[in-house]
Amino acid sequence: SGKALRVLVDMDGVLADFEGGFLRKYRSRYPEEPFITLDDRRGFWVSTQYGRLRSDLCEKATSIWESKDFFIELDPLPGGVEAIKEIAKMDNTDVFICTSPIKHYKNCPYEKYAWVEKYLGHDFLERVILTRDKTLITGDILIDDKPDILGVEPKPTWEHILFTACHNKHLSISSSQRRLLSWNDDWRSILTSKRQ
Ligand code: DGP
Repeated sequence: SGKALRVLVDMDGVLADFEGGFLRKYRSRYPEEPFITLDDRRGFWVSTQYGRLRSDLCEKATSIWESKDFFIELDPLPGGVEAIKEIAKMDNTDVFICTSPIKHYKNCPYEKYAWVEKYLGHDFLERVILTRDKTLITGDILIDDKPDILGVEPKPTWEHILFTACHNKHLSISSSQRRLLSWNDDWRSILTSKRQ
């Protein structure tokens, strides 16, 4: 009953394993260089933490996700594909993938669409939103692993549900913010809580 619930789901770090894919390809391309284990990751920006390790590692890290086939070859995170397919089938519910492409645009936007087609099917391409400013997109909830989602709209319509990732698991969040620990966590209750 009432208006359909609109669910926005981030891609990297929520549906696709950006951190795992990055570390595997970084170690393979730079086997002699130091690296940061997923357990030691802190902060959303991978290049910032690598740059702190040694200043030249910032651009080496960046070279990994700017390479062809990086985004299409990301593995799905456990349960994500199944969950978003289930959300898409729910009555009175509209789901969209809301993802920010990197500014090195040669491969990333194409490969994000190709990833969605590969794992979710051609019809799901209707449900892809590429934007660098998620505050402009209206929705009831946004499931995203980035702790601070800012943009030109000071009062976004969605409630941000912080999806737990290696880089944010140690963060203490305000009492009002909710987390989804993984796709094994109770995302159905979060959706139910937002329905009128
Ligand atoms: P989103 O997950 O939709 O907020 O998109 C953020 C993208 O940025 C995602 O592809 C991960 C990527 N990313 C992670 N760390 C860095 C970084 O240090 N620099 C850049 N340019 N992108 C990064």
